[in-house]
Amino acid sequence: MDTIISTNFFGYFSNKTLNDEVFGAITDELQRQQNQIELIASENFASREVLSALGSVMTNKYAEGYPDRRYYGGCKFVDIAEKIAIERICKLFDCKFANVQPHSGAQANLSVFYALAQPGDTILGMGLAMGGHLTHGSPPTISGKWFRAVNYGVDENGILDYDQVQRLADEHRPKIILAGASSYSRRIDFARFRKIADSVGAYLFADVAHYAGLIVAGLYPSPIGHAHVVTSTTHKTLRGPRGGIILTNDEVIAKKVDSAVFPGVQGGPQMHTIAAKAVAFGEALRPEFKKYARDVLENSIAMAARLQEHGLNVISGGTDSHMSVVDVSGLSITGKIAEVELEEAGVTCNKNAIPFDKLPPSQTSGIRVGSAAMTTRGLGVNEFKKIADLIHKVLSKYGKSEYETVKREVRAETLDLCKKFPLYA
Ligand code: DSN
Repeated sequence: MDTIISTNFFGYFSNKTLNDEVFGAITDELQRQQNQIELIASENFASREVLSALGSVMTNKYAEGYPDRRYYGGCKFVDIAEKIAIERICKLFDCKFANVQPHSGAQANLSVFYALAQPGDTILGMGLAMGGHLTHGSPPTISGKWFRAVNYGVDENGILDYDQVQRLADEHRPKIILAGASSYSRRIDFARFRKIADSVGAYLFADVAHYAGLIVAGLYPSPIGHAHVVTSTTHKTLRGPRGGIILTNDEVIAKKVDSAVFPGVQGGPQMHTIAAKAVAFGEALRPEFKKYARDVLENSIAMAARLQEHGLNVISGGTDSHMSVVDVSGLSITGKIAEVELEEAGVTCNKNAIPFDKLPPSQTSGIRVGSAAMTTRGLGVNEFKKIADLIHKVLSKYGKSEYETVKREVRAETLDLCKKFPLYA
């Protein structure tokens, strides 16, 4: 059979004969990314260098264990990549120990639970509907099934309710208190969380997946020095490959975490992803990344303010981070409708529960919008204000006679913006 092997943007080889349909899907996905305004707060665009490392021969290598103590031969070069990743992430967060092997944030969180708790223990985390993450004790996950999970939330202004955290900690005496969120846009007071944890003898476990890029740029509070252990993903504001990390300053916890990741929860580490993490962490150490993170924050604040000017209810009244949660119920639509309609108009975001939401998670009363991905493409404050205008234009006209015309006009404008700020040009 004839095969056409070509080096291309996606990596080393594409075997077009055998993989036509898959490469067709990849090409279509590239075009989708190029032609949509990407506002999903947990997404970003990794650099070509990160993509090259991901598509590299390191994917071929088994390397169970850790650098210099593997269960396979031939690990000399993957050891170099993993040591660099560890050294760089420790420098970025100013911490002593890092495990860069978790395949994802969920795996990182599971590993921390496995290291520090036993099934049946109590954990205290932010409720999913209040802005927390599934893995922080939500009923369908291992964290909700293995542990007695208790939830805290936000107050009527959408601000994290630290008094409630203290009350619940006093009442339930959790083994672990989780600080971190998926859709909470404000600063988290990690020092206050640590005081609460100490008052009941709990571990403080911070999951900063969303905020990591802002933290390393000094624009969001760091949990290092407060939390006993910290997890993050590497692909959101940190702009690396998809994956997880675990950080700590405590040597005993570091050893437990290493055993929990391997052999506790995972087998062979994905060395191509670890190499890509090393590349991304190197990028985040550069001065340009600080500027990028500043722009992410400014753009996010500008977009939230403009949505408010249009009369939309931004939860908590604004944002201190790359994301905002917007209540769309005032426009008599659901988050689900907003997500679908905005996508057709060229803006990708996700439906999201708002605090005290009356609608189920499949519908929701809100959407979540983030600035990390489009800031990578170079959009600034003016463009983010424009995006807020376009969001409002679509959602406020939904159901009206002129709606389809308005949606087509907005689609033309979003396409125009995408062309002005090309992705992987
Ligand atoms: N739930 C993802 C998000 O925040 O979009 C992260 O796991």
